[in-house]
Amino acid sequence: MVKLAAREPTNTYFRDVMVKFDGHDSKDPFAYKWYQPNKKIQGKTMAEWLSMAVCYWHTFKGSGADPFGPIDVYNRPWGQGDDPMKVAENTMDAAFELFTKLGVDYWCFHDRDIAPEGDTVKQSKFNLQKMVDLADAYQRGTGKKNLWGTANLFSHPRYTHGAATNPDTAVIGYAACQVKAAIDATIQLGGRGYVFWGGREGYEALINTDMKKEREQLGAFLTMARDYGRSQGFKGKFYIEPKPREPSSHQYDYDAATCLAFLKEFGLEDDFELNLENNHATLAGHTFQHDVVTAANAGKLGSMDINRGDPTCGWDTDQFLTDPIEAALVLMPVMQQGGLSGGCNFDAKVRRGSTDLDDIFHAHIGSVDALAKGLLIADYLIREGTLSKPLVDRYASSQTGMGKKIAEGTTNFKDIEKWVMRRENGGKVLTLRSGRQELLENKLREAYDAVIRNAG
Ligand code: XUL
Ligand code: CO
Repeated sequence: MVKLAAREPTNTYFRDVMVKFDGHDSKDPFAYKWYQPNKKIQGKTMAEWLSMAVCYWHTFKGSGADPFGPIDVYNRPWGQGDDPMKVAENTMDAAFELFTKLGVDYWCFHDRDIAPEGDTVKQSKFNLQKMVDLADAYQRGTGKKNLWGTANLFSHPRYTHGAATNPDTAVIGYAACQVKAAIDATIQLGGRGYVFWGGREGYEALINTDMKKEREQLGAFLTMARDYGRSQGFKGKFYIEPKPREPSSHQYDYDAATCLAFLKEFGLEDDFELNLENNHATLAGHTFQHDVVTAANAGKLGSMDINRGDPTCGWDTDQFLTDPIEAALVLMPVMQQGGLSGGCNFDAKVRRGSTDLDDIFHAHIGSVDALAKGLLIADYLIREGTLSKPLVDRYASSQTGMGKKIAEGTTNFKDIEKWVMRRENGGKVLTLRSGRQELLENKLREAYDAVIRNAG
């Protein structure tokens, strides 16, 4: 570790602009219309509630490649040249330039995004350390902060059959070296958390897989990572990021509920929370709100990869979230629990056809504003009790009498049977009560309208 002098980006790559709030009616495509970082809502600023992070891999390493054209479409100016370390340095310069111009406080990275893999573990470690020292200098020079770090345990061919869950111990060894170095990097950069997304921690076919053993290996690996991090003084949260498939057909971290059970099974629940991603929840057949609320109910809603999928296709399209009502529905549980230990990482990429550098601005500006608007709508919904008041009414029967006893576990089937028969004898009939879903959908829209109206 070398402490370099604080450094500012050279401002070489992106247009000469500082994206700022310019009023709700602004027509400036390079201004925020809703995000006011210092605006206070329920005791915290917008910037604090959202703790937004630009994602290094999509925004600076994404090439626009897809399975039908795995060739660099974008040819980003910072990505040119034959010396991988020089390219890494230029990429970091571009990254801190964009963080600064967007006025977004945090960033997220994989080890291999910021530093090229070497021929040996020693060389890879050296490359990473050099780039972390540089990132540290940029952070001090710009005031930008690291939300979380992680290790890429899925791109290198050695991880084809998994990293921690690989049948070959030698591969697990490589994964352990990588995670050890990535945790060190995250500690040095002051990251609020450390993420495990188990890209290839799963299987293709059970006929060649010992699923029990692989899950146990994953539990042991995460335990060692936790113990290493804590032994080095890491105070942040560890996060598991659920995803049901892609690249593996069956992934062990399927969804929020699966991960919560996994954490309990392996005794990791004190140190781990979940980092939930919209497009992963939808691939699991859920809504983002479902996984967010599942985690929040368990006290494990830690961080969010705030993107969206394409409802017309079944893969992980990682698009920027632009719907304020969708944002409000996941920010409401965040506000109700007093915030996130992590934040909102834009794990999203511009489309293959969005080839201009300005498209990166438009993508982030739209999503930042959607989150800001979402926050205002969530605040409105909470203050008005738009959804919570009908809920009280809907579950009122569990507050008294037999309902209370069932909720508290102080009754049994025999007593319940007697109670039901007494009701029948007394002539009480069951009435089917409406769930009023359509009314509440209208109320959500009205909340959106009210927020816009009140903003004048
Ligand atoms: C992949 C994904 C990852 C994680 C970090 O779908 O979301 O980029 O967020 O490894
Ligand atoms: Co993600």
